[in-house]
Amino acid sequence: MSYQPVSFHPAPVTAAAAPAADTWPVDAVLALFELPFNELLYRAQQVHREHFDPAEVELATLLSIKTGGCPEDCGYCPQAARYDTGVTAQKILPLDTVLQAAREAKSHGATRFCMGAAWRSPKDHDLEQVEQMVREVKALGLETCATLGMLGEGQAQRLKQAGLDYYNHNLDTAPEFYENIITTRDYQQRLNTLGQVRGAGIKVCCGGIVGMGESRLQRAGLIAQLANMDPYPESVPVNHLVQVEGTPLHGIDPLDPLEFGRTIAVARITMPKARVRLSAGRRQMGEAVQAMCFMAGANSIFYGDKLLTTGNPEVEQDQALLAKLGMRARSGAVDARCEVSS
Ligand code: SAM
Ligand code: DTB
Ligand code: SF4
Repeated sequence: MSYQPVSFHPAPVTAAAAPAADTWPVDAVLALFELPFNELLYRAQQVHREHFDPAEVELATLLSIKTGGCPEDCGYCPQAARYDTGVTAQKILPLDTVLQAAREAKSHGATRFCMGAAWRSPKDHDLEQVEQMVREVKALGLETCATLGMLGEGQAQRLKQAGLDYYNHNLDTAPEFYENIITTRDYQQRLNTLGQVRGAGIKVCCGGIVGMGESRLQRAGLIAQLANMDPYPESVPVNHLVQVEGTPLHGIDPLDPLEFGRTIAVARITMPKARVRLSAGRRQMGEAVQAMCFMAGANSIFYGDKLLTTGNPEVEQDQALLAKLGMRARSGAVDARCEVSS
């Protein structure tokens, strides 16, 4: 189905044209952010409908397979050992517990299962256990995703061999703002891990967090970094900061929900074939803001009553919301896009 653009464009609207050769200079991304809201959402909808069924949403369930006690200093994170957040550190979960959670996720309609660990980077013997989890979760007929921190030489290949479909590693924010949030690993180290993941033939899940006190220009900077990856990530989680007491970012001014919607729309326009995930923060958002994000081109959510350590809407609540919006869960089939590079 193709939609013709409206013929009347007020002057500022024409300022944000698609840049040449599929690269996105930060000023071109910023120009999208600055479009009149309805024009931005309209453009995002057009792009979305060129590549996806707008009524369909992917459901990905998260499980924290190793919680808390992390040595890093990410200013948003309840799992950093140095912040007093009430999260109790736990050892890696036994395989049976993980499989039980994966079966339950599948029975609720999830198609992807994402295993998260509060590590700076996995030790080789941790990785063996994760490999086993990946093999067995995949055997249940779920797509597998893991987020384990920085990967060293050969670790991505091992995960690929175990059958890992996606690796999540976020850039989190724009390079210019990054040092305000994390000092224990730098931006380049994140890019290196993403390179290892790509190099091993694992699909990339990479996004960031907004609402950490960054400027609009810095939000544009994050999106430009993601969109200019060659190829851009197959999955793009856009997290709204979940403010957790005890973390340095607790208590900062919350982001305007319309600005969150703009961020989703800009991600959709600049990464047309990616799964753009409306990620952390949905519990705090309310239904109307979530509906706006689906209109802006989000087509994936974290599904299940917990993210890693914080809450997410209940399964029944999400099912009711999707029904109200006339949306349905993606079935188990593999995305066409995910077999092709952008
Ligand atoms: N430890 C690994 C790492 O940092 O790469 C993997 C797990 S870590 C919790 C995965 C991602 O969760 C982070 O990169 C961040 O984007 C997101 N995240 C963590 N805490 C968050 C919060 N309070 N609000 C929103 N997103 C958060
Ligand atoms: C991502 O981008 N967001 C998820 C997942 N990848 C691992 C994590 C969100 C965590 C929110 C805070 C918590 O529950 O601890
Ligand atoms: Fe550790 Fe990951 Fe949390 Fe950073 S985001 S403190 S690396 S668990």
